[in-house]
Amino acid sequence: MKVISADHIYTPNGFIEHQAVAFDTQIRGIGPLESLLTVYPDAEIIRTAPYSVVYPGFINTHVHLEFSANKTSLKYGSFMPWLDSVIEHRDDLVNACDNAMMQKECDEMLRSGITTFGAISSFGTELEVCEKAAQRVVFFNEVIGSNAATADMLYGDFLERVAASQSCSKEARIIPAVAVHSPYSVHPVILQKAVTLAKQHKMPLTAHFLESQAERQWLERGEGELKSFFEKYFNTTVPVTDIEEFMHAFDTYPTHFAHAVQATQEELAYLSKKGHSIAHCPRSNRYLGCGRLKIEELKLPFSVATDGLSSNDSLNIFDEFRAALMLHNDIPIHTLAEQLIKASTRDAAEILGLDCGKIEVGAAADLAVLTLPAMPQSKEEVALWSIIHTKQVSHVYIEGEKYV
Ligand code: MCF
Ligand code: FE
Repeated sequence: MKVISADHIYTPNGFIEHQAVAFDTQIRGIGPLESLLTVYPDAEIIRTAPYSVVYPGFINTHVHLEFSANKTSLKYGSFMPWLDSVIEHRDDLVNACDNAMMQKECDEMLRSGITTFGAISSFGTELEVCEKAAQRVVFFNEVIGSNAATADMLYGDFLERVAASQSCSKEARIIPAVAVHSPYSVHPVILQKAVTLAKQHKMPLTAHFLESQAERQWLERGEGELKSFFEKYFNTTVPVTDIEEFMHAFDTYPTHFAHAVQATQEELAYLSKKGHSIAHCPRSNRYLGCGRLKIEELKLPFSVATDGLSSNDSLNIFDEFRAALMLHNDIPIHTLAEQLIKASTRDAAEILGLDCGKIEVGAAADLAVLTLPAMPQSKEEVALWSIIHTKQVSHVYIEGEKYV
């Protein structure tokens, strides 16, 4: 048993002061240090530096590790030039991205306090790194293919990757999962098969959805910049599905939709009714010129995610929080700070069906401890000061084991 004490602890009931947490692989008790030590007299005591805050480990629900080699190859600024640049540089980027590079990014996430991430895997090349990573990894095998003729072959490849992620060793914290790339790139026939597979195996399910204006125009009217893209690369002029049909395909299984920046209030209300959730990627949306997700109007649960280095500059969750503070400049800043923390811990865990993300007896002992430079004036300010002052955390525990 370990007991960690700190000036502040973030619990489902808010921040509590001058308390401690007893844990082995799970959280066993929360209360004053002395009381916990009478219950667990032999516990190892972890005393944190003054002004420390204990958080549940943060959860980054959406990242593309395979694109970690990108620095300046992909075009930022607007979605379609970006997508064209992905087609142009994808092979080079993925070949340049070796295990050492991806491992470095897992460490970067870990040092920012991320104890669980959702890896969107286009090719399966990051599986080995994810198996060795300290973190819990929801391994989202991506299915893609809009052309009916090649869809079966691509689906077969997808099934092999799913099987590989299912046969990882028990020590690895890999949770096999399914990612449908997007409404414009996945044929309804394989979409249906992928959803059924996820449902049968109770695997988490995700999809990129309504990220850009171009996607909306294409799905609604078969027009816009995606039209020339499909003419050029796929020799087609009509979309394989529309917004409604795509959404309906997920009716019976809660899905984690990435972006949804261009979704209407009606569409969001529909997703909400069906129990879905959103992965909000503020920097990615800004860098690809996709717009701002109106989180102040959202009625459905959302998480905060970095997306990949294909549309970002770091996988540090605190960099993402700070960007979110700037992007959503009309939301009162303390309210927003608390919302971002809750979205990336408890809400993200619930979305992915995990037993971590909260400091509560019985939850997995995934913890991230950070140290503020001075004492906040009140509990209401702890979340904001944490976001503003943190680049790296001071301790990380996953299932009770120390990693930082
Ligand atoms: O989330 C961002 C932007 N939206 C869509 N896809 C990707 C992102 N970062 C990487 N991708 C991948 C995606 O998984 O790029 C490919 C897919 O494999 C785009 S489709 C040619
Ligand atoms: Fe993405």
